Amino acid sequence: MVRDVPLAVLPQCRDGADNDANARVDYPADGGCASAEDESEARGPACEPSYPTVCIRLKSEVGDLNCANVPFTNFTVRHNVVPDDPHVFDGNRDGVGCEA
Ligand SMILES: [Ca+2]
Ligand SMILES: [Ca+2]
Ligand SMILES: [Ca+2]
Repeated sequence: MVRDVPLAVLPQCRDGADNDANARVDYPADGGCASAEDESEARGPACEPSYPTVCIRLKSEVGDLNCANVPFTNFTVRHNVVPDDPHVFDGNRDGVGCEA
């Protein structure tokens, strides 16, 4: 008899799903993910809604960040949300933050 082999289970941080229903999916967009191999999206810090593809902490919690303070480049910046680009990563407002 062949035993059932469970299908490979992806870590929550790269399974393509919003496991903790916070509108953020996988690393690096979900602040609960320390890496793509993190098993859980839960318990992440709050992220600024202006940067939907990466988790950047709230300005109200961490103060004003500059591009040198974050490990991301060329990320999406939404200007149709409040607050709009609170860390001013997209000074030329072309929708791309921290161009590199
Ligand atoms: Ca996920
Ligand atoms: Ca999530
Ligand atoms: Ca820009």
